[in-house]
Amino acid sequence: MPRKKELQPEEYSADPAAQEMIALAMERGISTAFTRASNLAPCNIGAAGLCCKLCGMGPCRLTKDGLTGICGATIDTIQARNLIRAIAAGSAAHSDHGRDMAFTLKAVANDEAEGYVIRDVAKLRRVAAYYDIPIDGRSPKEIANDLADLYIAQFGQQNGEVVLVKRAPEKRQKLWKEQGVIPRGIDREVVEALHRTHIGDDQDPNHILHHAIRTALADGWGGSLIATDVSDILFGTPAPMLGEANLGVLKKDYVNVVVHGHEPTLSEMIVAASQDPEIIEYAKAAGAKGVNLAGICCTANEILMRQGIPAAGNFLHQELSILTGAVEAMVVDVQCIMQALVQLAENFHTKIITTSPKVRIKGATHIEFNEHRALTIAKEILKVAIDNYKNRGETHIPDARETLVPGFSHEYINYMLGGSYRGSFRPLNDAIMAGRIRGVAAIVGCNNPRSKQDYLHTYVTEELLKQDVLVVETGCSALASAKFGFLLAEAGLEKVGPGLREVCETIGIPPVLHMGSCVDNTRILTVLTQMVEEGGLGDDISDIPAVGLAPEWMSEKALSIGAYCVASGAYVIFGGSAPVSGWPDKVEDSDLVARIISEGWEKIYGGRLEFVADADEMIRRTLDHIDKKRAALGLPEYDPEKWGRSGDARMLALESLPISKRREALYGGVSLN
Ligand code: NFS
Repeated sequence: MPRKKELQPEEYSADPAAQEMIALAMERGISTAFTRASNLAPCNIGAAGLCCKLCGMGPCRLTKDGLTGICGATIDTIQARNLIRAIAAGSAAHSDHGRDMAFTLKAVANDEAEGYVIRDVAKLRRVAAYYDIPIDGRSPKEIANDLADLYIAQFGQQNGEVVLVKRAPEKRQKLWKEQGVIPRGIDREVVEALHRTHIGDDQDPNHILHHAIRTALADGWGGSLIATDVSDILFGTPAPMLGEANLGVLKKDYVNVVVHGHEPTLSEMIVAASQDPEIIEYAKAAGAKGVNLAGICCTANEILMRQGIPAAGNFLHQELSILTGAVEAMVVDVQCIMQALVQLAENFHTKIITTSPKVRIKGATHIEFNEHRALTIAKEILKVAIDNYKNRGETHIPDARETLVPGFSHEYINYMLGGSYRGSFRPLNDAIMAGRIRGVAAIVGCNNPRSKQDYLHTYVTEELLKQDVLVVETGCSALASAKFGFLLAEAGLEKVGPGLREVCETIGIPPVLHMGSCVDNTRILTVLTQMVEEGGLGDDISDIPAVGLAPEWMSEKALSIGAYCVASGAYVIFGGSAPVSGWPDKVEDSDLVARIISEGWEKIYGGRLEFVADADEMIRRTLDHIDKKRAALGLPEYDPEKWGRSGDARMLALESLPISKRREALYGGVSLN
């Protein structure tokens, strides 16, 4: 029976702009994911992974001690099968995105992709060189053609090793080889995960979860890494720039087009088309001042960090942006798109436009995207939006937008720490070794209407910053922090621990680094690898005092990310519900799968996956892990008392002294306390 639990807007979201829009929806009796989540209690059997519906004898719901499925499958087998299936779907989604990027690169290399160019030739050459593709004396298109062929081949490769794993630390590659988890081909591992979980196949939870690692690695060191590489090559490697986030980026007098989904191929072309004089004129002729683009979800991150296009918000803002009544068209491609958008849009004039050959929604307008005619199609889409401007009714755009600095690619982080000639990770490693930075937390992943929107992301971020933990973020988590102003260099530094503050002030960076979209979690893997290679923090990712967190996860992609991070050596904590929790008080030992992915995986890979619902407990475990890793490396114990007397604090203290004393204070060892 659905349970009704009406909440107040402040209980649904931590973001005041969202609260305003939720209140509006509630007043008008329009349903949103927030209210639907209240009205629909989750099935606690399914949520814990205890329901098997893999064949027609079931679904078998293991609700009691001693029960098995009709085929005899135990609780552990069923949970392991459910988990690997989710990981396979997540890995497939990221990787299929990577495949489309590789095909676009191939088309660009062969002059078959209208409107695209190779923007980052340096990255193309660098990436090609990893795989010994000849670069000297060759044109970018020749190199791109070879790289595209190599990347396309990774998907259908049957035997051997996916080439991208060679970018992991050497020790890690050796471990993977010993364990037999290096993906042979991206598609092969996903298909095998499905085969193994068909009725009557793999039934040993340990064995199933061993393949889950291989399937996830095909994502993190396969499809996702391809997606990030090619996006950078075609659209430019991100570097910091000024951006804006939240619903207030929608403009009253403009044709607002929201791009939502994941693949930058379409959104980048819409950005280009929106700046075309023909389109601007067309919009003016329709009575608007121009076309205003805004992003939602990971598409938002892609165009925010490369083009400075504002972000209307994260996953749970997709419906809220339509509720403003100011959106002429929401253009979607793949992933994280709610079917509810179409029905919601019927209350307004907004057109939902699907574009991917893989995604259609009943009631939406379909204008299929094709990279060979990209610019023409992008203009066609914008004209549909402009034609719809005249149908706009009353609007309600919350006055909420925050500035931010996105775009911290690993290439830029390397550069910012030493400039063009001395770029290196040395200063970052040194800051961690000295204890100015206690450790690093990667806070990533979705929003989930089962928990208050953005609350867990921002609470955990804020608390870790106080503890001198440098935070890097991607995806919806980065957009949550953006809305709350954590992604600004000067923002909230008084709330940041003294050591981290010194580092931020000295380099001039925000305490939270926006590293991109969800496929760009591979940038975090690259940073960790480069930190290992720099030296001083052990010889593998598992030695680094770092933790990954997905406090508001909901998607299968998040589970795949969590698993490949664990396989890479990271401690990973997920918030919210655990898909493998079992019935600990009812069924003895029903948490075997939870133990395999935590203790079991830790013994092999040095990383573990845990589900922790309580935010303070997530923070406690994060700090505990960081301190344990510091101790194992023989680094000094974290001591905030030691810091806070350099950077801006030191300059301010100097300024307060009479001029005659400043020289002495600077050079004479006088305390500035
Ligand atoms: Ni990633 Fe989550 Fe979706 Fe992006 Fe957001 S919901 S797993 S962060 S938009 S993929």
